[in-house]
Amino acid sequence: MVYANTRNRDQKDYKEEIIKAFHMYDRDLNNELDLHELRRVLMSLDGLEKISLLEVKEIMNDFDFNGDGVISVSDYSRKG
Ligand SMILES: [Ca+2]
Ligand SMILES: [Ca+2]
Repeated sequence: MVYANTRNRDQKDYKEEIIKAFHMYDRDLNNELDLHELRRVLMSLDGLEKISLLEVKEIMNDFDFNGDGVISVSDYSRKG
């Protein structure tokens, strides 16, 4: 995680929203959000038509605590 604290608040907000949206956007029902599913969440939250995969990956990195490349319940149920 390279970048500094300036985005922390935003990411907390994202976290809440992603948790809320998790099941809605987990389209293949495997209890994980992969990059493409996360991208849909972010686009919908921000009302964006496009978000680069690079940006999605950056956000993914902040949520993917166990580093398996997807957001799952075990990631977001962690503290911090
Ligand atoms: Ca999924
Ligand atoms: Ca993970």
